Amino acid sequence: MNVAKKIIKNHLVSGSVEVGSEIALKIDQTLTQDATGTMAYLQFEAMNVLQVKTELSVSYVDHNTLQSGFENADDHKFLQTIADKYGIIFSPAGNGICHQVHLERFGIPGKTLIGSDSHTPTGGGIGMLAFGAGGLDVACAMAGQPFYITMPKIVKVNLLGKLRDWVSAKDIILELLRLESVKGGRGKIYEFTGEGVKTLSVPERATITNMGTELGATTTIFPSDEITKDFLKRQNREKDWLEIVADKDATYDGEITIDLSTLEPLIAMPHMPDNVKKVKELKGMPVDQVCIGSCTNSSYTDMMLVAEVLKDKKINKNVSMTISPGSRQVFSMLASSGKLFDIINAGARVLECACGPCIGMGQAPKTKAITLRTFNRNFEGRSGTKDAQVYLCSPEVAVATALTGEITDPTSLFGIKPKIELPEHFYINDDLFQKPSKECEVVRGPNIKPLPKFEPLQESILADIVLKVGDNISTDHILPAGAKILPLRSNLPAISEYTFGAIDKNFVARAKSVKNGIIVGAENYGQGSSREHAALAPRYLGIKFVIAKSFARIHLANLINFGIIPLTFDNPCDYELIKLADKIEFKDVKNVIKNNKNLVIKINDRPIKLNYCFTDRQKEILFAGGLLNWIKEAK
Ligand code: MIC
Ligand code: SF4
Repeated sequence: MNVAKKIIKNHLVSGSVEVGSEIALKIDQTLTQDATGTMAYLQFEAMNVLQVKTELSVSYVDHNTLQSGFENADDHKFLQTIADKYGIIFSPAGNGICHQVHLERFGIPGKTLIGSDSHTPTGGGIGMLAFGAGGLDVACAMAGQPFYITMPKIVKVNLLGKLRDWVSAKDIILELLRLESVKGGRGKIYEFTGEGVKTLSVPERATITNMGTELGATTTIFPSDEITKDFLKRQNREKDWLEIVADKDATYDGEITIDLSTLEPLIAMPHMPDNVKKVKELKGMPVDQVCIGSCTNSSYTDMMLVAEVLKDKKINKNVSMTISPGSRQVFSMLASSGKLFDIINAGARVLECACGPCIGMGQAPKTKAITLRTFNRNFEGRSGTKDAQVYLCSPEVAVATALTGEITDPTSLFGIKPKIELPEHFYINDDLFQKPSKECEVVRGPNIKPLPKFEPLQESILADIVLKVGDNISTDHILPAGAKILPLRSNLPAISEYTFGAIDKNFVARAKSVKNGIIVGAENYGQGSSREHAALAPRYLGIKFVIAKSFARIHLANLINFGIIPLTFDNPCDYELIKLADKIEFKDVKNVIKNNKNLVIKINDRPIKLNYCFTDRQKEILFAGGLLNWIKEAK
């Protein structure tokens, strides 16, 4: 067996491990972050469970840390008190980005983890089977329910050779994105094997598993080997180590080979993480901003390398450079080693350990800026500046560029790369995590609005097309993030006013003007983040169906969880036949879906066949009007 299958087998609650069939997995650990956590905990509360039933659940505050009004602080207090009440560890603002902190202090090889954040697969860097999910799925896992996924293909990524100086783990995942694209990973787990794996440290592996999310993959995973053991030992957690490696005769559903020794520094161009070019092809392009950090590249080794390169140098005067260490552990060690001095002295702006610019929480660049970021996403407008051009690269490329002021291949600028070893002992201060007393009163400020109630599915529905969009629509397009909108995550009526705002300013008014709405999408609809608000807000505005050529995994699950019916075109060319304001009648839709009958709609008398593939459980959820209703009905 391969690594992924071993962990799946150990956690299988129901289903068979045949590709394409639904499986239910026992979940050992959960994590939430503040932007998705408020909704997840409101939903958990509605389940009337006394305490979380997982082995470990952690609530992190890392996204909404700019407090320009009372909203974020209200949410943080709510999260702190609800964690205290229900037996959840609370990691307050300033402790760091959930994925980095979880890897350092809580992740355990061989365990399952789901998180209400799409980059939860970062845990695959230490051999966890870790999935991003909607908040409601995480709430269900905290209530002791299994996590349902479609059994993915397990693809072997065979890494050969060794990276050359100044080429990094980021270049490996950018290469995989170049090969596979942002939709290539749908329905797949990528499992890394081969000699090259032994040359990669845990932080490097975590960079790869983190950004594996951008492939649209179900998850990504490395084996848990001696390197994993060594990392955990340095984190004083050797007891958490368990060896999980693929059997010699392990089989896979596909294979990709990457020879690390042939890779060069790579860069993803605007506005998609798979728009990958060689750095040297863009050499000389002037740059306005460089941001180093995010859950992809904010580890101790990343930050120490940047500090080492900046020592006794000055950042180019036309570049604004920011540094956000991934965790308080990393930040403390930068400070105690004196390396922070080199970063400050070179002219960088040091931000707190949080998502920050990655999610548009500050540091929006200037108009039409060229900004180089070590992050994982460069969707249009995500930086907070609509016409900014965001490029994604490694810390090596970013720091070289910050010094010269133009896109620079570090292999041409520097000599031998400084060797950054992992510290013998990482600095540990677990007192900064708040252990639950289980006796607390939950505090709810005025920003915390009650959950909406949704109607069960009607027998027949007459609905209007209120939006038609193209390929690769991300959840950032559906419901943008950023400093202005993120504080409204616990306030559905307010946040839904921003739905599709960046694409069509009239969408909200149009959706409200009809009783039932339909959105038409193309390929890979809903890629990107796990934010369930991208399903919740449309549902709140009356959307009942999304018809697309194909869907991204987490968003598809979120649509079902909130009672929106996802349908696909039997013939993708039929996409062309539908236009805004068309009316569609779904006759007897409940009965059709219940009995797996053909679903054929008519547009101007032309029949269009739509496909769906729901398990009995999913059908019941849709009929009930969403997962929460279904759970309540079942009680
Ligand atoms: C992101 O990177 O887009 C986020 C913000 O972390 C999201 C979660 C969210 O929208 O709150 C994600 O990746 O799931
Ligand atoms: Fe935070 Fe960015 Fe990572 Fe999302 S991708 S968790 S916003 S650092």
